[in-house]
Amino acid sequence: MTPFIKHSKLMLAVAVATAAFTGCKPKKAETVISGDAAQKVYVAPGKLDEVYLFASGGFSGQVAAYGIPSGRLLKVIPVFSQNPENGWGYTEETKAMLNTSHGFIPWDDAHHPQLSKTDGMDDGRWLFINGNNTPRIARINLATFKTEEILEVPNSGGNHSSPYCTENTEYVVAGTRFSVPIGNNTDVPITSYKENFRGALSFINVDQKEGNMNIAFQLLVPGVDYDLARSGKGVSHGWMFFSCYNSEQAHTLLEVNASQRDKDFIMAVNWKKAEEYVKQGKGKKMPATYYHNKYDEKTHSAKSTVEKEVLTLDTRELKDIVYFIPCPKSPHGADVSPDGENIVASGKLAAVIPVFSFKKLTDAIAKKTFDGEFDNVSVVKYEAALAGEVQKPGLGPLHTEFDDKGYAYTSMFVSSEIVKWKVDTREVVDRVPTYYSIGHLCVVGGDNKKPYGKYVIALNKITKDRYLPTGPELTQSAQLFDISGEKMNLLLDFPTIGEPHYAQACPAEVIMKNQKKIFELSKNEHPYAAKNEQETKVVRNGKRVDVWMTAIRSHLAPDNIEGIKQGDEVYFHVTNLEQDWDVPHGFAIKGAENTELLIMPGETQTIKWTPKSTGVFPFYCTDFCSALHQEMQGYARVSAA
Ligand code: CUK
Ligand code: CUA
Repeated sequence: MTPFIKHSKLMLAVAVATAAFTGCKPKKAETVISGDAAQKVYVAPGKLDEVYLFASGGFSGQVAAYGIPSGRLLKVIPVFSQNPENGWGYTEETKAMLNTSHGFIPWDDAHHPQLSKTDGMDDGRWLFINGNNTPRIARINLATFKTEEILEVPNSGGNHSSPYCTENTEYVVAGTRFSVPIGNNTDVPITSYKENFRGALSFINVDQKEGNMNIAFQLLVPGVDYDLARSGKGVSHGWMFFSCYNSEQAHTLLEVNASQRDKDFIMAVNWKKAEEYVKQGKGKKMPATYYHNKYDEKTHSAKSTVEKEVLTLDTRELKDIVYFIPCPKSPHGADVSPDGENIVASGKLAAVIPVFSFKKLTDAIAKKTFDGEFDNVSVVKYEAALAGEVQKPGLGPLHTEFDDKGYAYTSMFVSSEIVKWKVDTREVVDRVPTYYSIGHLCVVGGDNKKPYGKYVIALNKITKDRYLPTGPELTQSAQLFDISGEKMNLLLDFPTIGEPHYAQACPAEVIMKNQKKIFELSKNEHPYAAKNEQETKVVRNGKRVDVWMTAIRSHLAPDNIEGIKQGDEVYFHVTNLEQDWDVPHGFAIKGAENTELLIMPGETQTIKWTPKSTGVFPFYCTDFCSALHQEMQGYARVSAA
């Protein structure tokens, strides 16, 4: 969220919202729950939820998977932050995932999960998510719920309008929030913003078989701030729509200086056109250093590659790729209706929600119904592209998603509610309070060509009095509403991991059909895999000691290790020999600097240990795996060098 202070009539509303932040007691929540709410969220023991919800963990840097309607937390998928629970980012196999051109960065701020699409529908293959702070895009394989790839994004700062999938996952698109000087380590005065700072939209090509990402090209766009985006679909296939703020091009005190103009912009990007230019060789290679980290399922380990250049197209030279549409008051969300015709632009401080028509937009472009230019980009006349405005929607519209019956749902940050309106008439039909200060919302399949509907989930910024207090740091939370009827009904509040900026949800079977249940030991190509106990060994090479170890219910082999010297670097490579797909083993040793291991069946994981003193050090399995789990243990002896 961007802070919200403006010199407008909305000051009062802002004051109300600020009150919620500064501790004035909010009106006691009168929660209206329909009588059968409990039944609607009750998933009986042994039964499965209907929907998966993938929510960003915000400043936890991770993704959390929940079951809906129960709200049960199923898994935290480590992405940008180290996770000692399973050694992510600590083990020799996973450390490389967190390499960047700034070094090893074991944290980020994750905002927007995006499910991969086929023909505009969630296909359950991958989930993409952005790292905001040190610009990165991660790809999680939904067959394994593992982060398989992290790609750094050059020429970017605050990787916020990101990531968005095109209709067939042709591209994952990452837009920068901050405009920055282009190039590696470019040192210019901040006051030269207007001349030297540009925005960059990265079009990341996704290999349809393996999912591997590569930056196909970057589009250099005017130096303003970019907020959020959506891919076109159906009639608007081949286009993307971004919200932009700070068209004042301020570089200081944005809360005042970036709110001078009455209108900022929605930027329409014709990426098919950009693709053509790339094919015609109009792109320019520019130096750009960025890391590309991949986890290989075969070796169960990650490698980093350093990329050195990026292909760029510049909108200052190629004038028919992007167009601006004026949009009132710091637009935040830009969302596209299921048929691709309506582009909903929510301005945080606007009193209406403008809905643009893709048809009118392209007609206006064809007829050049422009209102001048902004940094060489044609500005389409507001009225020429406008389908109409949602009147009196509420205060602080942010984000919109769609259901299967022709309705849109917009989150209202300031008035803390969800507003339901009819897409074709733009008439408000229902509103329901959220507790409190909703940011994004998520309808099941809400950005698909054919949304699934049924539930909307509110992702709230403040929980206040909704949960037992836990010191000043209260839990973050989400709320589940039934939208199957005319009226929205609150069913459930549930706490979340970190700030749940955004979430995407899809029917469980879409994910379950792709789940991979067998990790074959025979296919394990890890260089230190011991595939049976005969292959276990301890090998010294100078000061380095490698232990080829196996784990199976209920022993570790070898379990007595002697001959380690003080000052050695010991690597325990533990292979899990289990045949059952869901029996992990753990491994920890007394005094281990970093973490433990959690090894899935068929997999090898490595922990590095540098004993600081002589002695005998117990090690054991950390994951209760059988009645004899407590017997799964051993000793390592360290002698004087
Ligand atoms: S942002 Cu937080 S409410 Cu990062 Cu998607 Cu809109
Ligand atoms: Cu293996 Cu506990």
